Amino acid sequence: GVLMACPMNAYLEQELEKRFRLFRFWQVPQKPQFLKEHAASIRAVVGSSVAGADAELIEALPRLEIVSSFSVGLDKIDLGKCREKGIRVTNTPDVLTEDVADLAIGLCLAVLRRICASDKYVRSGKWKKGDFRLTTKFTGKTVGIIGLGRIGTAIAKRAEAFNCPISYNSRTEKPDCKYKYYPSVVELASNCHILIVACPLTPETRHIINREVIDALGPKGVLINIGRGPHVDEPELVSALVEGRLGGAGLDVYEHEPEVPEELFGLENVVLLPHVGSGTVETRNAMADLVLGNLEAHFTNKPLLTPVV
Ligand code: 8YV
Repeated sequence: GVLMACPMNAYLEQELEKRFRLFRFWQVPQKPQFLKEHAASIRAVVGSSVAGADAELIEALPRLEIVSSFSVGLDKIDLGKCREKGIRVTNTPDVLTEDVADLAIGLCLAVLRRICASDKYVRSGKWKKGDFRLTTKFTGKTVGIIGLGRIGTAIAKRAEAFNCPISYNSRTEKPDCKYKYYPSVVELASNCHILIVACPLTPETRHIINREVIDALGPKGVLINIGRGPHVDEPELVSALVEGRLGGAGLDVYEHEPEVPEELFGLENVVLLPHVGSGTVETRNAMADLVLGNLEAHFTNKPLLTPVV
């Protein structure tokens, strides 16, 4: 049997149903009772950025062999526990890189050029009454990227096409990298106009965007987050935006999704998206195929397509 931790994708659900006995955990009203009955038959968990396999679930599934995540991010999986128990883990890298990078650039443009606010201006009939305010140029702005992995690199490549000088922060400097490295996030923030979060969420990167970083970015600075909500100390971000201490923000992720701080709803310099970085039909299908391919490989004793553990 396969346990799906949360709803994610109709095509994936349909294909899992065809191949396995599928349990939908989010529909289970009495979870302890369900686990008592079915734990012994569950050999795989399919998770996502919403829910995965924490220590408690892993402990409750004695025959678990593999956790296959419908996400590149692994923050909802207890990797240490999986390693300890010899449970394999897979994710969905590469297939979503371009979409997430595209959306990061989209957020830059949307925030600086006020695309959403301008759309609202037209739809509300205000254009006929005049009073349009000028916006801010994106081309040539300095861009700082936290996390120069697959997604960070794809964002850098796109920003280069806009003639943006690129700098970055990561745990270690990348050898042979043409972008300027800052070992400290505060220094990176002090030296860029747009700061983009593109690193994995780990205990070390939780609240990597704190008050000090926000102040370093300053009233003309813009924060873009396509990583994970908990990368940002959200109450600090909200107060900086409300008080005008930060120039703007483009957010695809939040600390308590789907809860979004309502103080942001009235701000024209903020663009709010509902965690849709990978949300195209093409990419979500490719992610589903990777989840299915990894399970298939595991259960036929072939090498996993995208192993993490
Ligand atoms: C989600 C993501 O997995 O890949 C990731 O890490 O956050 C997304 O692709 C997707 O939205 C399903 O929750």
